[in-house]
Amino acid sequence: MRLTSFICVVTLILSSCQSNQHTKKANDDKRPNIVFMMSDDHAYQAISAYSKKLINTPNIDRIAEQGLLFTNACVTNSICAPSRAVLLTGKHSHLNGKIDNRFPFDTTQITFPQILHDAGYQTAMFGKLHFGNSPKGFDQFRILPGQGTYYNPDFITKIEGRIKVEGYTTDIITDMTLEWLEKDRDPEKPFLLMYLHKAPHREWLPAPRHYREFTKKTFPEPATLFDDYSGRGTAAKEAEMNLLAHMNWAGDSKIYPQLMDELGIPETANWDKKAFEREVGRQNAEQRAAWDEIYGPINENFKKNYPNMSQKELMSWRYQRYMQDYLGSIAAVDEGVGEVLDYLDASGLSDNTLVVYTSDQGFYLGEHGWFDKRFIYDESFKTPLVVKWPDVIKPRSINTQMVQNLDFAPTLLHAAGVNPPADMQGENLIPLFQGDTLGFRDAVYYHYYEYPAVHMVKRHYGIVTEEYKLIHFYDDIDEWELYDRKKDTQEMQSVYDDPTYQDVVKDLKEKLAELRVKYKDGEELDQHYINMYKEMGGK
Ligand code: SGN
Ligand code: CA
Repeated sequence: MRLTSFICVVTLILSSCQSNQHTKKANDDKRPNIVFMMSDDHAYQAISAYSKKLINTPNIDRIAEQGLLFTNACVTNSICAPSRAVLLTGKHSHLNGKIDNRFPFDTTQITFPQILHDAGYQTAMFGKLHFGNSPKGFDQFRILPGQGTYYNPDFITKIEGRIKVEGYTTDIITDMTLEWLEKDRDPEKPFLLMYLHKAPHREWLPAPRHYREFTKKTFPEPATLFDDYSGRGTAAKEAEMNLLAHMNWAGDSKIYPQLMDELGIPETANWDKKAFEREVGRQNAEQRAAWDEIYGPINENFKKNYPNMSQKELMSWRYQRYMQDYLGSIAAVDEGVGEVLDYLDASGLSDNTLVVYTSDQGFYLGEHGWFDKRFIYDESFKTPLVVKWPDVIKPRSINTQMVQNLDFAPTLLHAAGVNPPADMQGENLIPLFQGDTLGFRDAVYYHYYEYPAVHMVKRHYGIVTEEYKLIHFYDDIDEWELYDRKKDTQEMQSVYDDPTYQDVVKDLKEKLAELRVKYKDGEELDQHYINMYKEMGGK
């Protein structure tokens, strides 16, 4: 069905529902269900629908096969809680106020789940939110406190208060989701189900069933693993997210704290060993035994080789360790996605369900020698996005437009036949779902704030078009960078000072200024948010 006719049907049903509440029967309501699946820090490079180099993710790929793969989806501010605030409010960080992971989300704001709930949707959320407060507009939620943990997690729940559940977090979130679908779903209402994984967030702990397979693998190194950042300005050089220099030995590479002492390896951060304890220390005896069986021999080997390893060898070793755990923790996510999709198929819900799989941002998998995100450079700026919606999206569609997480709220409201509030800033992606890309935006706006803070990525904003990326780093520096995205796909050389690009710089600066006006951002707000940090003091 084309969308226009679809929306007519929805509108008709809506008005008949409103005037005839008491006589409504099951299945009268044809508005689509929405299953919004999101993982934390899941790089598009680690989904086989995007790239087969690192991992096979057959279930996430199924969404793309049955629907649409966006090749240029991106975020507005590449960090967890801000990205989620953008998703829920449909507004850039400078307007929704959640500029970083620290300041709490202002829950007096209207979010799209609240609007759907008011419009008659049943709503549920399971997994990671990371707001420091509970979501509004949900009939049911069980969320991880803060970042959550990989084993035997605590949950903050709507009904049972704070609970602790034994097991592996990714599987628990999947089980809660399936149980809700089976037991708590109201068949008389359409639903919004948010299925939000913690994995593959740092410290990247896989499910025990995946230890063996992934720790035996060797992964191809990215071409830019040994980047010395000479092609760009100060910000990249001063960031603290290099695999060799800034990764924790115990927390991240899973070297036992006592082996670090034996080998005389100092902690990277002063919470290096604490990070290990926080995660591995949470395992029960059985989980710990399964862990030691695999990670013990890795430590033994490292003990033998470490004294003779060069810096270059150490970098390569840390890259492999990182990828083994990061990708290993994605395996359970993909299996969980498969179980939820299977349930939707088996229960007959799939036909009228819009399914989204995305991440809260991208992630560096060794590109530029990095882990983490935050920068506007591609691997963290871009995010995976696959969507299926039978009857609206043709199977195996591909879209190359620059869509943003800003677009989710208005799009999902439109899908439900509800007009988004006028102050939401995103675009409606439904025409794109149907293959109509005419007149869609040709540039996106990005703004990152969390500085000074962990990883020390400086504040910056910028404009990205299909061809170029212009970035302004500000606050304690004032530097511009320009990348030619077509000629320099790995973003290794800023051409901001290259005389042949001066017309491009001038044009993009004008466009950037226009975007700042369009989205109601500007120097006054930049300064306001800098002052907030100054008042807070320290890192
Ligand atoms: C923690 C991580 C950082 C990460 C931030 C934000 N360190 O501080 O590496 O950048 O979260 O991540 S950790 O060792 O404590 O995990 S986010 O996904 O929540 O934005
Ligand atoms: Ca994240």
